[in-house]
Amino acid sequence: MRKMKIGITCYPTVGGSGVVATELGKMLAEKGHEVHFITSSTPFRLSRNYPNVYSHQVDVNSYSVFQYAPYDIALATKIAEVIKNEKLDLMHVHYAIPHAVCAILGRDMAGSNIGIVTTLHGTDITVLGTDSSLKEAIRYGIEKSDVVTAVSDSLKAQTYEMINPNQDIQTVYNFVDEREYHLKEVGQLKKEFGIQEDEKVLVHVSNFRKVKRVGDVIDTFYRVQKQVASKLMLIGDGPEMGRAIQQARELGIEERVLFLGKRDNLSELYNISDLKLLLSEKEAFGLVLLEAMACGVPCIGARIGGMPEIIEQGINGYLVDLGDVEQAAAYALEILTNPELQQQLKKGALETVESRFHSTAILKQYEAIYESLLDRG
Ligand code: GMT
Repeated sequence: MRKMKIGITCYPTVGGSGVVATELGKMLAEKGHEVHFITSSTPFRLSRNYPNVYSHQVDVNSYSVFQYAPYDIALATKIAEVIKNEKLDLMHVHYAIPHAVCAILGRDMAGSNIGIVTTLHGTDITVLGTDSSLKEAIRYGIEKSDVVTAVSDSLKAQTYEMINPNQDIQTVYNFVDEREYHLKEVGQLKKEFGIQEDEKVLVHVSNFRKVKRVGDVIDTFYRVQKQVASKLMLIGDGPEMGRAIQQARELGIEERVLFLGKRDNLSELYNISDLKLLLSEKEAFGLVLLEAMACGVPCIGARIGGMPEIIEQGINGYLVDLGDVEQAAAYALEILTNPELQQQLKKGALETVESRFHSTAILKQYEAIYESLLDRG
């Protein structure tokens, strides 16, 4: 495998796409490739120095004559500069807009012919793709990229349905760093959160956007805690947090719902969890499902988006129809009251990550894509 110089652009703030882009960059660097992140701030998973990893910050100035700061133009200019100065072999951008469009413009500004790989993560298609003012730009970004990947077959199908681009799209699934997400001893962590040893722990992790339907998670837990001594850990923060707190209060379960906010010790928290709930109405993949499964936590998810590509009924968890909190609670109770079933699903979850989503296999897929774009003259 040739060592390559790879530029990566993503949204650096907390979010699945930023996590995948950053972990991919770090692992490529470990394999000896030179990785250049070109982002508006340092990606949150890049908090220290890593060999072979370089960070180029896009400075966006505000001018009183402009109503909006020109991030896209500043990014394209920075991409052009890094392509030329660092002699990049290719760019891998995450999100069709603005990042694919910026990379295309940046490559043109640099007078270069390097390959551009664009990964679609979901929000760029399922949310932005419905906006008629953006649809043509998304199509342009996809069609002018050299290779386009989507994080699930479902997202790929949805992209053809909504945007209908004249471009092949390959599915390359998300992955986790198994060195971080695995079974581990976490000592007294349960106690530190005031959870009794015999209490079951349900967990939900998200950015609390409306599409995550955190209300369904709380409604499911409400039914569960009536029959099984349990606590619900809600991890993350976002626009729906206030409503979630109010709902827990109205249901009289505020003592049983732990609002933990944003956390960076997710793998430890999964290791005290018995069950994960993700009941979103849009979820191109559901990286958090994989993170939980890698720590041996079975998952209950909604039968939408990419979730059916991860959750196998009765093998590593259960799928329910969107909004069916009765069924979600019934499955949860089945798991939490049957240690044998819980153990079997735990094993299934660990095997799923190992056999279908292992980082080594996913990295190889990306490297093969990159190789196919080298030496373009
Ligand atoms: O889920 C979010 O709101 C964040 C979003 C993002 O763009 O970072 O996540 C998307 O990309 C992740 C990584 O590929 C996927 O695992 C998530 O399913 C996807 N989110 C949605 O489709 C809503």
